[in-house]
Amino acid sequence: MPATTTPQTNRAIADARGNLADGYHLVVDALQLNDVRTIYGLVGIPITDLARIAQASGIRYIGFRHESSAVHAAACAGFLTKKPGVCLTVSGPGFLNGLVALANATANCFPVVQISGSSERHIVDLKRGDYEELDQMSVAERFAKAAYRVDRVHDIGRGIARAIRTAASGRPGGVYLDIPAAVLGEVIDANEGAASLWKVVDPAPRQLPAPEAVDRAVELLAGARRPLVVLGKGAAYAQADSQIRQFIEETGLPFLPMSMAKGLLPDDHPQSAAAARSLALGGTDVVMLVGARLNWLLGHGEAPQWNRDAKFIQIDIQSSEFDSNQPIAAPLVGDIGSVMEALLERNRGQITAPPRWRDELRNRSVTNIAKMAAQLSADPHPMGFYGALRAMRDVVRAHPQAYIVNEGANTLDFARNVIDMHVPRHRLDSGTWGIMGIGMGYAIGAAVETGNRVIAIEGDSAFGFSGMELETICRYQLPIVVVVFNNGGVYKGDAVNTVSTDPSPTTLMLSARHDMLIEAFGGKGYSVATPAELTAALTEALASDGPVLIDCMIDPTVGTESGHLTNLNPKGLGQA
Ligand code: ADP
Ligand code: TZD
Repeated sequence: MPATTTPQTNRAIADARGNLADGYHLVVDALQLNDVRTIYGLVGIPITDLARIAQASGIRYIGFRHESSAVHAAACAGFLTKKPGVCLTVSGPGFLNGLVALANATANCFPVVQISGSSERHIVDLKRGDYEELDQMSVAERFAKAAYRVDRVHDIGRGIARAIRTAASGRPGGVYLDIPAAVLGEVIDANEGAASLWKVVDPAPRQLPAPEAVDRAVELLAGARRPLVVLGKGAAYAQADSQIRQFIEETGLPFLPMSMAKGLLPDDHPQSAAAARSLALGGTDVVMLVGARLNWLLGHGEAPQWNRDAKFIQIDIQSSEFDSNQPIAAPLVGDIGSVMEALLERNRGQITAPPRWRDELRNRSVTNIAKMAAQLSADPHPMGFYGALRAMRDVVRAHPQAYIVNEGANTLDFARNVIDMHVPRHRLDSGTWGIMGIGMGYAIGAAVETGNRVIAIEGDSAFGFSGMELETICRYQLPIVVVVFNNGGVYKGDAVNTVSTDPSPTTLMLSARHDMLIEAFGGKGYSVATPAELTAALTEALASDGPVLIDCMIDPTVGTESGHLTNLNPKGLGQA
């Protein structure tokens, strides 16, 4: 059993002998060799020195207040850069705190590697009771794309290479890498250590579709009377922006972006069917799904939301996705860039969008946009979601490079529709699980990875899940503007408890001043109650570089329970 010496001890040994390396340094060297520039994490036994050594080596370490946010930030980095984000947690509870975000990344197909230190194997495995004892790898296995453990210092390079390869290749996802404390402290010959590390070559190799699969898809699309392309966040992730745009513009096909695919083509693109979504889904006879699953977010492809006779073409890197909900008439397995190139090459003018269908969609869009404009231009007091979002939309329009992070229920549903995106991969939200708690983690990830301004549009309940990361935002002076839509409740804030003197289950404090939270950490806070005040505050915030929180008072009576998902609440016998 190797001694669990601290790295200082090991460094001292290395200095004295000049030719030794320990596990800590090898982990850092392996990450650096694989071009990891940033680690997101929260330190403690046994990984504190790992963070210090990483910093000393030039890797940026961003320290969080909760592991969940750290892993969300790393997952966001994975989505934005197409390279696995890396995060670091302590054992037991720290590992578990991160795990929900690792599972969320896996559900969203974002590549991320969660590295956690772990307790002594010989104590954990006999359940003798160790500090933060948990058999972490067995737990992670069920929630991540894969879980690995490094049991010997000689395998650190292999473990990191394997984690990076698994996270990035095929369908991306979250990978757990367990490194026991003993391995971090283990010492070996420095040359032997260096020779055990390697750089992963081509972590996500291209996967070309079979020519006959491409022919099948082109034939179907060419024969369609009401064709449609649905772009999902897999299409955004694939970074095949120019091929996708070229295909859509050359064919003239109408397209519908899922929320995180917004901006792949600008939302005001003439072929966007976003404002005629119901007609597009209900009317299409041949739809091509590009990096989008037929899960609950697309009503499982079922009627009446979808045309019962619709034929599905699906482009996905994961062939087991096909037929998961509906028969896939033309499966196209491959990476989206390669598949789009093959489609472009093979099409040669056969696919077109029949003018009647385009007109139908355009007319419906015009009607729906006019309805939305009327809602947006109303100016009720107190301010509702639309009033606040109109103000935000007008300011954000002048900042197309700003990243938008968005969570909540009504706040999510309304903001998704009102805030147009013009640049790919600039919108991050609750995603496939509809999870709350991604807000500050994603915002920090986006700000750190890109240096751009980030605007987080948060329901007051949603914000609470990661609110303490305001301190992280202020500590690193990140260019993040958090806008809290404060309506005093989970969903709405007007619930009255008729069965007890406690607040109702959906009640939060309407009088809360979230702006004062950021001021505790030296950031700038605003409290606004009208669209004009919000416009002024957001304009000022975006003109500055520092962290800002705008507490935005919203009418507690507006919105709906569960937002657009009210119908997912089971009915039962009704309320007490
Ligand atoms: P949305 O929620 O936006 O509809 P989903 O997360 O449901 O999107 O779907 C994303 C899909 O994209 C997943 O099935 C995933 O396997 C796929 N995907 C991710 N990256 C690629 C890629 N590079 N090429 C092809 N498919 C991809
Ligand atoms: N916990 C987690 C991790 N994810 C969830 N989705 C929920 C709880 C349930 N939930 C939602 O689905 S939305 C939401 C919760 C708690 C918050 C809605 O309130 P809000 O937004 O203040 O954030 P609105 O705009 O007032 O509706």
